[in-house]
Amino acid sequence: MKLAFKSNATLSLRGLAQRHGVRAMSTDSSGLKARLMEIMPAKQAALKAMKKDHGHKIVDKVTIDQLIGGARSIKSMLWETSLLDPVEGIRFRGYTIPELQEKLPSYAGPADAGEPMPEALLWLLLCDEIPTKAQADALSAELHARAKLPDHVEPMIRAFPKGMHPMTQLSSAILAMQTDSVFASEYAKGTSKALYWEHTYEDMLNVLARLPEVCALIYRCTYFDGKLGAPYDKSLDYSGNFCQMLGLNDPGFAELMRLYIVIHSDHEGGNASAHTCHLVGSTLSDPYLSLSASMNALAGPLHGLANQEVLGWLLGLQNTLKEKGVEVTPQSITDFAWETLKAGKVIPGYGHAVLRKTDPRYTCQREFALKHLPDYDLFKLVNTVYEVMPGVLTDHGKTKNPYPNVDSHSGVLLKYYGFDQYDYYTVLFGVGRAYGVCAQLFWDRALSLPLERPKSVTSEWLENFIKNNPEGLN
Ligand code: CMX
Repeated sequence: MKLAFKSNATLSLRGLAQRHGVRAMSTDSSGLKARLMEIMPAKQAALKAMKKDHGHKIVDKVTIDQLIGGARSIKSMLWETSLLDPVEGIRFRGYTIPELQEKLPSYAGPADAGEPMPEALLWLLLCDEIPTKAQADALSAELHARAKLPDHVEPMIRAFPKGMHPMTQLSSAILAMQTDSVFASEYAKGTSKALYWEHTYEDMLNVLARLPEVCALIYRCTYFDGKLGAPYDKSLDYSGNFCQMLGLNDPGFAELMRLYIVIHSDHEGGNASAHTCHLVGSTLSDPYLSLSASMNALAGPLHGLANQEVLGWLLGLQNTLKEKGVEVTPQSITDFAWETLKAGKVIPGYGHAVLRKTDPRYTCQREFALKHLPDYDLFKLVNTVYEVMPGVLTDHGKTKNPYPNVDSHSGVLLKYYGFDQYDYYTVLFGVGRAYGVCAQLFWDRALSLPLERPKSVTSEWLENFIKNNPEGLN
């Protein structure tokens, strides 16, 4: 059973710092760091013991298909914060999405009063404990206190050429903030390995804290006159303040943003954005370098960019049928889907590298739509697409999973609240993903995970292997 934790942060931090020979940091107004210092030693010891006692045991085999085919499903990395089941979908520290909605505090207070707060999710991902509302609020306040951008970042975003993709801007802005990296500066001074976790922690909270203003600046400079929708407001939570700076003040949109950040945060370690952050971080590149790299992976159309592609596809469907004077029906959607497939393109928002059923992140967005926008025409269109597409893709006979993924629904919800700039959608995915990959990056350093370096082979090596092992290895 998981228990909410109450601590006297200041006292316990100082005491623990002394006990572990670690210098006390002044920045723990939320008590999160103190809690991590309490739980870290046991987790470090458990992993060390597991490696010593069971390190030689085999957990998986690799086929030639997997070797050529993008390493699908090979168990080869440690990822603490979430685990994906192909049928059930994602669990964050053991909790499904409906369980998170049931247990994590909302902005209004109790879990059933609204969507879960991302700050509460971050606490859960890091500590493996459901935080209290007071702890989530304290973390909101600590993030606000860390949110000031380095002076050169805003002018840089303002100077980006019109037409630069918002994801390119996001990745560049995160890189530019690296001048503030505690990890990089402490490493350069010769810090001890035993303190890597602490420098990573500082960078993690600082970069997460700064994302809302960076992303709001990108949005307002790319599509408007460059003036933020509202000044930074520390009296709000992370999501509420972010939405106001974007210029989208509807409380319904802030609720959507909370849910959106939570469900996009983590999807175990093998997906491209998560794996990239982990890989780059394993070289001891600091969290800014690692997160920027992660965002570049997310920017690909087979990954996070699919949410922008989905809305483009849906609007293309609507316009094409309108121009032809054809009604939107299951049959006309089916015909349009086949045109896409016959043109050698994929149906964005459908299929998944690991999932084999409807993505629960899709389902919870659908529930949100049923509650807040049941009569919206684009939502109805998404529903009709959902009715026909698994059948179309099954007949097409290629994809291993004909069901919708997370990206299939998100654009419609955003558009309902007046967010018409689709090529910005992946930036919002990026804010969510940053929570998950940074939380794991913290544990990568806390557990001293090594440089990642899988083995590759040439096709000639494979040919020789097959010659010498006609039946493969047992
Ligand atoms: N439409 C048409 N064809 C599809 C398809 C789709 N939605 N999904 C998979 N296929 C095809 C693949 O392109 C592949 O074809 P080839 O054999 O010609 O190369 C074949 O089906 C087998 O693919 P798979 O094993 O089922 O899927 P993969 O693990 O290779 O790829 C993914 C997974 C997500 C890239 C793929 O399903 C896809 O391209 N989907 C559309 C893009 C999308 O929605 N991406 C977002 C995923 C979620 C996220 O990361 O954000």
